[in-house]
Amino acid sequence: MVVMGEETLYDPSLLLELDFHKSPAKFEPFISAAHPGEPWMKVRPLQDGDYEKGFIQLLGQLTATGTVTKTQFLTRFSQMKALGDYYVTVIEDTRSKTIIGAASLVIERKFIRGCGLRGRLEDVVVNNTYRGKQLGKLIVVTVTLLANHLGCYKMSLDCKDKLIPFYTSLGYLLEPGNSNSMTIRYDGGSKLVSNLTAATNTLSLEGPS
Ligand code: 16G
Repeated sequence: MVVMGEETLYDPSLLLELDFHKSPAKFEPFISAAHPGEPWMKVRPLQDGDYEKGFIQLLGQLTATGTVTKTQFLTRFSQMKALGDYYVTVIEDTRSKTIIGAASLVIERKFIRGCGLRGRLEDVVVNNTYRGKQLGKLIVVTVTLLANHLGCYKMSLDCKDKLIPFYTSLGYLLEPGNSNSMTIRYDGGSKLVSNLTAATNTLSLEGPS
């Protein structure tokens, strides 16, 4: 029986199968999704009850969320679960029942590379009041290892220039000659806002060959 509020987006046991020693990230002290370093911290898939635990408010620390009602959240949750390629992963402070970190792995199904899978790292955000807990590293390494575990041939992300050293320390590379991200924005009303951001970098992590 699935308890209301505890329905998970994906199988939580996947997170226990990840080998954190495989990551180039330096954890001091060593932590993992299964043992995140504090008894009150839990790394797990997004759940249907996370609307009440401040998930949308946390995303607001990354970018504009707009107004998201509980119904909208639950509808999007069900759509993602039905599609099966969304691995939205969170860290909860179980003392306050608050979501304090999040990152998403989105899997894109390809025809190239023998009908390969490409991972995309999206919507990484950590509550900035929890410093020194390695939360950023923990959540990014978790979904990065998950992409490898699920058979992705590479994982890539878009980020601000100032975050390049952080992602580099976790194994992501600016591939020579292949690290530009270009954007066209449709959020400016009827006016098409073109934003060719050659300076915005795309980092990628090659998976196992
Ligand atoms: C960053 C995020 C991306 C997010 C975007 C939101 C990472 C690695 N990258 O690029 O996932 O969707 O910001 O910005 O977390 P936007 O609202 O301007 O699209």
